[in-house]
Amino acid sequence: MIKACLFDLDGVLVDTAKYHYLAWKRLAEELGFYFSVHDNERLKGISRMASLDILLEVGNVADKSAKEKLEMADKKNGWYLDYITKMTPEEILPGVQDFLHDLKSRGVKIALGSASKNAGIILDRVGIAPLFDVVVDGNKVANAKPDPEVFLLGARGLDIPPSGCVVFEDAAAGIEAAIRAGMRSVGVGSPDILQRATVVIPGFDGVQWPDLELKMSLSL
Ligand code: B16
Ligand code: MG
Repeated sequence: MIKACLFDLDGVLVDTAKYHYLAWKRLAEELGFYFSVHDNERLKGISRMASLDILLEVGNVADKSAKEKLEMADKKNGWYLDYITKMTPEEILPGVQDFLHDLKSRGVKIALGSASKNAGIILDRVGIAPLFDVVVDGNKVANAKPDPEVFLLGARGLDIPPSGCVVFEDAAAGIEAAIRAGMRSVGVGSPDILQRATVVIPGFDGVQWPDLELKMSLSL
């Protein structure tokens, strides 16, 4: 019996990847190189400093000190904040609001498990913060996905064992984190990338919790 749903944020509930991309691209331009949409795929679900390392690798920029890297990450985050503080409820991905409200009405607990240090701001801006029983974000974890820490902390906060939790994720590293946490998972996106998920859905539009729960129990 599934008692709790743990959601990733970027790519599952909202599409903030486009704002991360615009801010990283601007930093790359300042450093004198072009950062493509294709390169940006590598940053999804990855922490801010790990993302910066990938960006610098793409641009063949090797001579930056730890202090300079922190300054670059802060600069990128400032631009990112300019975007996300203007977000509105219209930016919640299709079907997500209905799905969350349905879970609430059925008494299923809801937690966030995101790598983002800005998750709280985003949930507030799009107006879904009150739906979450527990929020675990990048400020609360020491180890990035695929480490299971973010989801184990969420389950502990909800007081539900991992076997009673299901993770919703758009990144392969997040599905791996769910598996390591001993949780079932729903991959949101392409089955090619999310092969290891218990079940894969393209998005939440028209998705009914009882159908999904049944599919997950049948694939155990
Ligand atoms: P921040 P998620 C992740 O969010 C993003 O997918 C990833 O691109 C980003 O670098 C990371 O958050 C950290 O974000 O700079 O705001 O702390 O998918 O785990 O919800
Ligand atoms: Mg994500």
